[in-house]
Amino acid sequence: MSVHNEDIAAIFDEMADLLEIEGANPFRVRAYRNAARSVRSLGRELAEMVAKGEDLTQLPGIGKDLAAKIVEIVQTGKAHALEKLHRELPATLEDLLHIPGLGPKRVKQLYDSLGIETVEQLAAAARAGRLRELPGFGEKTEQRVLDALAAHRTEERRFLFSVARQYAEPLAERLRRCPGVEQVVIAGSYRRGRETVGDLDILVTAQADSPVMQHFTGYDEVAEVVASGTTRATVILRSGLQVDLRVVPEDSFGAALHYFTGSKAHNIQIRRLGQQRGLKINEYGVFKDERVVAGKTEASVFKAVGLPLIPPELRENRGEIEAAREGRLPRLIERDDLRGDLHSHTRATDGQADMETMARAAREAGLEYLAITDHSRHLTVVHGLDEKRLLQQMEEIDRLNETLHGITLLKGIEVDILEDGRLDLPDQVLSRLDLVVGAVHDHFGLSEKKQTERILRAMEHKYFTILAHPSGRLLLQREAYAVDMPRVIEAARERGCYLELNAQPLRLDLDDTHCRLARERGVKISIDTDSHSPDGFANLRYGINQARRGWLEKDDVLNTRSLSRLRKHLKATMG
Ligand code: DGT
Ligand code: CA
Ligand code: CA
Repeated sequence: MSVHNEDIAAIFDEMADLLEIEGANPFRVRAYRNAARSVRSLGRELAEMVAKGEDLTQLPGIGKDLAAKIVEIVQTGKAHALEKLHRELPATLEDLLHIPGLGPKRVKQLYDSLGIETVEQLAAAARAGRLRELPGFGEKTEQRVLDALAAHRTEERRFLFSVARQYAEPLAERLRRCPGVEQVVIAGSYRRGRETVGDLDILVTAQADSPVMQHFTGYDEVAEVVASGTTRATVILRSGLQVDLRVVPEDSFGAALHYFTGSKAHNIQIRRLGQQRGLKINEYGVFKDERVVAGKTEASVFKAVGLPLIPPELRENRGEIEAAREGRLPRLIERDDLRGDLHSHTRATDGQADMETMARAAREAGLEYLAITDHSRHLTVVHGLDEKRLLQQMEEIDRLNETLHGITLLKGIEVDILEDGRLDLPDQVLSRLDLVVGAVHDHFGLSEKKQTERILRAMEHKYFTILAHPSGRLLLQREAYAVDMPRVIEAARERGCYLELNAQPLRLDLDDTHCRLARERGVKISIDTDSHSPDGFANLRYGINQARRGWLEKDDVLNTRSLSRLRKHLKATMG
């Protein structure tokens, strides 16, 4: 059985949680958390790197000890250190940590003084009024726990698109190789390119005697078969991801594909349009008086209601049907439209490769230019660049550009936006760069007013080019900071600067609706990987997904420009 990056990250997260409950050294806890994050954002499977005997200590946040643990997990599927912790503390304590309002300290207190190990025991104790007696708890906290428990039950678990993809693609491949199988498409939110997915919805067409169902339920990653019949089955993979499979007749494939791609809100609107024309539309086809009139292809379903095919990424009932009717659907950007990347890191700060390696990897990814934007020194990132080191790096870029072929390096910086909106490096240094990427990395808790003013002030700065990961969110982990994004977009328009769509699968920041607002306001977006390693450029595809969901066309994106056009744009912002 293969071990995926997500399995490894989950073990590290659990280690961090349990160590925290144990009251271990905070540095140790943080090391595991950082490692989990690093593993999650990696573009390649660690199992593959281990198989090739690659040096894992080159990865960010992975030292010798963690590298050894990764090898152990890849080879055995588990970590001895975690098993040891499990012998000391019940594994169920981890579930308690996920209840809002309960940190490691409180969980330990509940365990030590009331012997609470599970969510059920916690609920019982809260209902019996036993929590309020604990030091530092009180009636209010008890009520908060009860409320959180009620919410906890209805909360659905979602997966990052990139994580779902690790499971989805091999499974789809397996189904494609099954005898008698003709078409395999992953529909649902996955096909719409959503940043997270709840479950996978796979559609298959196959010959009548195909063993596709057995192939599906017998897959070695399946942990549980929830339901299985002749044309549909539901399983849960070891990762916890649910997969629905439907085998549909070839003549209904388009109708089924449209139905199961969704979104539900979009489907309802399309069905309504059908009703106006006396048509019945469902997953089996388009019917007029019980007679099939369309449904073999998706295009035929749209055509039946008088529309051109709407790209899946737009099917959210956010005006795409009106746009289709009026012939103003956007021509969505594609991966090959991208010609450069304007945000990347090297070994000079927290990246893992030198500039030349990054440049070659970018060229390998089909790019013509790459901006090196290492961190400024304010940030807690080790080795942030000061003025002197930045100037040295700029000289090195000049030298490299003379020898590199097919790719040009641009001089940049990811400069911290300080709490008061000033930038972390003096003007005379910034003025010598090709571009300045500004980012918020601290003081996430400011009020919306203060945070917005801080960012606006930074953007007014003479040499400000691109606002990196504008909302600061980490998907499924950290909410965006409070900021008035429409105002930020407006300010970018007035100032003539750019907003980033950070393509890291954990960020995808700007989100789709704000990308669309930026486009409507005429603010160009820069789709960047923020790569810390040569694998990072593979993330551009996730950025493209999100850009398409944001209705972006090629022209709406800054880094679709040729290098010479790009230089003109940059010159305009850099004065
Ligand atoms: P997810 O899984 O939460 O990320 O989101 P989806 O969109 O994949 O939703 P899912 O898996 O519940 O259903 C897949 C598609 O099936 C959904 O996008 C639209 C269609 N669908 C499901 N339930 C209904 C329904 O009650 N009415 C209509 N019209 N379509 C539905
Ligand atoms: Ca789904
Ligand atoms: Ca589903």
